[in-house]
Amino acid sequence: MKVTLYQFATSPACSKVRKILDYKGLDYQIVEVDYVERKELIAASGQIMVPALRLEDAAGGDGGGVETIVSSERIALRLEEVCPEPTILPPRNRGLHLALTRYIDSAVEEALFRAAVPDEAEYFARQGADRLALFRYIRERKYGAGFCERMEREREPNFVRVLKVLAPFEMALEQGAFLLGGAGLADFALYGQLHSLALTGALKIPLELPRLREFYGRVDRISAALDDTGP
Ligand SMILES: N[C@@H](CCC(=O)N[C@@H](CS)C(=O)NCC(=O)O)C(=O)O
Repeated sequence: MKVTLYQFATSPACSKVRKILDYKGLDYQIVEVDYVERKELIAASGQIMVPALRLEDAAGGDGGGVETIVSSERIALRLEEVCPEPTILPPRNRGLHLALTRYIDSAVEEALFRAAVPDEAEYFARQGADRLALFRYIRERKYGAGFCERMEREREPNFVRVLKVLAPFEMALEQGAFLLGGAGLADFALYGQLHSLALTGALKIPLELPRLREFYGRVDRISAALDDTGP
């Protein structure tokens, strides 16, 4: 099976999918989609959002040999079908993993992405004024004029909010290395969101959350060879 991930390197949903692929030990190619020029992504998936995952010759496909899946939840479920082991949805906790993942990808993302806006804007600025302009336009259309500047000014309250939304996860990790016992979908979703606090190379997960900082490193080190999943 040939696997291709269309991604933006800064995207939480893409970071989640990359880690699921690593955990399952699947080889894959990454197509880093240009933020402005998305022709290759559109040709592969018919739309402009990432992640999109292209599978060639996957088990149980529609017979055409090639399928492209969008949305990280759908991608996760399809990967679980084509490569069931190691599972990311252990039967005992399948429902909890899905419910927690939806919470992480909504409420947790809502807090973390604001704190990450200055670093993400800087990342796109390095790629060119047009990339930054589109990044700002998309956010300002949704959150109002001046949103990116406001996130610069509101760094401090944004990190207070980050601390508040992440505190229950810090508590959960007192009980073990992963959120619900063994590693699973919710862990990869949380990793994906935390990745937006590591865009510059510095780990900006608040120091008050040492277990989450360790957790991020633990999941980050999961490679395709599955060489380090220990606490
Ligand atoms: N719920 C979707 C979220 C996908 C999503 O929001 N993707 C973002 C990047 S994280 C995107 O493509 N945004 C388009 C843009 O920024 O232009 C998933 O989990 O895949």
